[in-house]
Amino acid sequence: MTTVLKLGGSVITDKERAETVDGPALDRAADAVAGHDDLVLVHGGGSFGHHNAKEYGVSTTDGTHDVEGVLDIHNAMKALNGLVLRRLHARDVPAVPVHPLSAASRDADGELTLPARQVETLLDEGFVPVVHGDVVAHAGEGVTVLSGDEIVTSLATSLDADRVGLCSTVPGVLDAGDVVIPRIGAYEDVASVLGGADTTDVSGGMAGKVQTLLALETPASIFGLDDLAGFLAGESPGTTID
Ligand code: IP8
Repeated sequence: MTTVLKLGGSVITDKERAETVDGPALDRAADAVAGHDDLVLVHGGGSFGHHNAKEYGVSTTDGTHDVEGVLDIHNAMKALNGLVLRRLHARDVPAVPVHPLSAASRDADGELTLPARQVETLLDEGFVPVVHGDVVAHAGEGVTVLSGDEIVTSLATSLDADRVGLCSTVPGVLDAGDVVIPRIGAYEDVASVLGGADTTDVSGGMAGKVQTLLALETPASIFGLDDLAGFLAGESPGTTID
């Protein structure tokens, strides 16, 4: 039963302070993860990486050829990855880093190729791979940002994962009255709350997330940190998208 779990950057870092983890939140996440296997972790940037990307004008579509910029963004994400690993190791989680810049690429149309064979083998060998949002080679652009959400959907498909979880700062997808919507089976169910189906939001907004997760074969859950342990125990907290 392979699970791909994303720890949102905003969940595990302090968004108000550059390059600062939210220690208590990261501890809670690591506590919840401890003891689980057949698990791939993916984390976003939060207060790491995004400001560097902004400084160099790099997004998922606009790239840079500036080596300093590439390293600035990549090293910031690697620094957060190291901090995540340290908290996991303190709980005896057999976590190993996987850096997408070393393996992934986009073609000129922005189509992502993210090899997953090493992640699969690490899983088979009992490790918990910890992948992070990064910069990736992009034909015609230099490097562009690769978001954690893109990694989650790509790996869930390549690994034929059984479950996807997005641990977010909100307890699920909220309706107009801020109540969690328990299940979304089609975009029309939520278009009135999230915006029209043509919403082109690839920047991590909820509309884009829901559309991407609906297209995924694997059922996905969006939930808050309070529900992470429950999700890993097999529950379907927050919003299930299938
Ligand atoms: O927070 C960020 O990943 P995300 C990756 O999942 C960066 O969008 C900024 C290099």
